[in-house]
Amino acid sequence: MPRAFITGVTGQDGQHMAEFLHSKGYEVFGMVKGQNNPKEQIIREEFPYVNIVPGDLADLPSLVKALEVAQPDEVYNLAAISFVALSWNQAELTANLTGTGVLRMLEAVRMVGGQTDNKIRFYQASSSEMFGKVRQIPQDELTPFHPRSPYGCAKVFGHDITVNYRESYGLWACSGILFNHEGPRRGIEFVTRKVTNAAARIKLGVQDELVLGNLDAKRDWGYAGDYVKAMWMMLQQDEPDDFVIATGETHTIEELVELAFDVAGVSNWRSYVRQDPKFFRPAEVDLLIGDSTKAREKLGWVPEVDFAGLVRMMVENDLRLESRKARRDLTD
Ligand code: F7E
Repeated sequence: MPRAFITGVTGQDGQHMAEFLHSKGYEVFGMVKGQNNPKEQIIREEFPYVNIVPGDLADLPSLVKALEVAQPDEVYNLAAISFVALSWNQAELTANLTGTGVLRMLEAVRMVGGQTDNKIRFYQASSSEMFGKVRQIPQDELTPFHPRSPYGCAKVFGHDITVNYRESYGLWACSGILFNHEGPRRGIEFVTRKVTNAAARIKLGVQDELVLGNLDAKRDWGYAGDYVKAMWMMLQQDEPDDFVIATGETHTIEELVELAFDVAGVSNWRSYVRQDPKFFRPAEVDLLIGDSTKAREKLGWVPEVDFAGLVRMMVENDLRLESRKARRDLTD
């Protein structure tokens, strides 16, 4: 039975990854940080096959201990401060976890078995935020980086140090440059879920306004379930390499809102939306659109859910959750 170790198992991608690897017959280990972490309960209840291991990306000895317990064949480093907007408020923490945390993880992999004959395979979650003020359209593996946020800067370090450890120590390390990937498990702070949840709540009459920032930014949005499969495919290659994972389609936030309200059955979306400067970012990433030709050709990866399918999936999920909540409130 192959063994996999996931950091960030409590997040959207971690949950999808745990589910996917379990379905492939892996013994799954998930790192959970902190004392009394409320998200640990979700993992225990919904993913009972995950072996929970304590550890924190800020603490190298804890990472070494966690890997000694898990003895993994594959490590997926998905943990990070992942909310770009927060990274301006907590820039140092973001650098420490999203950036230097990768270095600690690589050191732990090196110490526990990355250089033995039976090499640990390592996946780093790199991000399209590294392209920032884009130098090329669409963006591929050779597009230069120009990050626009402390988060993007930290991800560039994480990416570069992964490549450097592969080149310096022969570590079996891959980096996946993933464009935005969403789904029903997405946190409410991210724009897709904020919009689909609001569309559902407005439809049900429990919310009357949606307050957003920049409606003109363009993103290449895919489905998280498709993207974790790409991560796994990268680690099944003969040689480690880096890949862009994207749909190749881009849409504005405005198009997202329009479609989500349409799926929810709410007409005249403009009358519900207000813009507030507090949701604008000090420096914006205006346009992301990825070219994943390399992944399609070398890995045979193709996204199965398109933008319209993704928005529908998320709105329908939110309609279900919110109507269940509304019914519960009525009976309380
Ligand atoms: O923002 C605009 C905002 O927070 C998308 C993370 O997974 O993907 C994600 O980063 C866009 C931005 O995601 C609101 O200004 C407008 O242009 O959903 P987001 P993100 O920043 O693109 C990358 C690939 C990652 O690696 C990250 O970890 O939407 N926007 N109004 C808004 N965004 C938010 N959150 N809230 C608004 O009210």
